[in-house]
Amino acid sequence: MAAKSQLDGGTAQALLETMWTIRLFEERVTELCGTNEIPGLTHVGIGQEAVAAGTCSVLRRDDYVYGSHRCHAPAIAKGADLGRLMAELAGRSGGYCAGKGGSMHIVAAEVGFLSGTGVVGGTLPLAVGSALVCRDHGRGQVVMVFFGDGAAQAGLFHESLNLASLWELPVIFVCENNGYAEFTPLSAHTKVERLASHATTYAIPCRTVDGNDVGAVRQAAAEAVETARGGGGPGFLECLTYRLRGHYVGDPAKYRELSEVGEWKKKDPLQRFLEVVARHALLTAEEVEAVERQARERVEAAAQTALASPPPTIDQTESHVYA
Ligand SMILES: Cc1ncc(C[n+]2csc(CCOP(=O)(O)OP(=O)(O)O)c2C)c(N)n1
Repeated sequence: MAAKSQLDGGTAQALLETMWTIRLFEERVTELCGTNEIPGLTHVGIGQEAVAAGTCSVLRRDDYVYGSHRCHAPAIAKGADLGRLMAELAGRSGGYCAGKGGSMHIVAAEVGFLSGTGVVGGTLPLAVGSALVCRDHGRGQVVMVFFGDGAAQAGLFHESLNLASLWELPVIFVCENNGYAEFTPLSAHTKVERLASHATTYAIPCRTVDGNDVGAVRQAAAEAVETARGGGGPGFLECLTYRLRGHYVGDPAKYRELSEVGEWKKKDPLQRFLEVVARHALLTAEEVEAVERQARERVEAAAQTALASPPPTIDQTESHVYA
């Protein structure tokens, strides 16, 4: 007999909705990059959806999240408006930053998504600062920050972990270890195989989890968030995952074997979760189909909203510029 799932139907539905929305949003983004409706360097995380969906599913609306340069997924998982998000990527005035930030600079303050960054590791110290504010406000809020394995080699990563630990801050470090930093495999940029071991160095409780198993990610995140919310200090999750596409949209990704990509396709987090949902009868086939259809409709509506929005005017491009 199959083991009982720890998830109930409502939670499964919410997780599936988030994962489908992220997947379909980024597939639509890829198309719009192809037709130059979305300009500039755009990083999608297709194949990594379970990390953002699982971790953010245990957050409150008044908690805070920071992303990396690959930040659409956590913004969506924290509840960002899809139309404003798509408009930002397309450089339109209806975007979250009036189209002046683009894919790596999303700020959806109303849902607590405080920013992505073009600077690898750049949001780690910002998250620590926000966690200091949260601790001092005493409302039980926590901060979650997403970053890649490449960012773990940066000096500010180590400084951030050290301060978070020393000051016992309510921050959860979520390392999306997808095995590559740009075009460089992990083995070529560090001898440290388990990045969670850096957390041990700084006396931060850590877990390495299967980042393509949304239930496992959610469970590990729930434990870290509970500790942080209760005043127990920071947590660290290393989520082992893989980006099924190139580093940026258009990257031919010749630095990795097709067989490797093929192996990871078999571990696609969305397909795996659909199997879990079916095996444990968490949702009916009709409910599953409705989740996908509604996500597709929401994403298409977002794309149309974005494309209908004009680019910023000359006056708008000159506002919010500090020199
Ligand atoms: C400070 C800094 N150094 C280098 C770069 C160039 N760069 C952009 S993405 C990237 C790799 C980041 O890898 P990782 O942190 O593992 O994230 P992933 O791309 O795998 O999501 C690099 C080196 C940058 N943007 N910022």
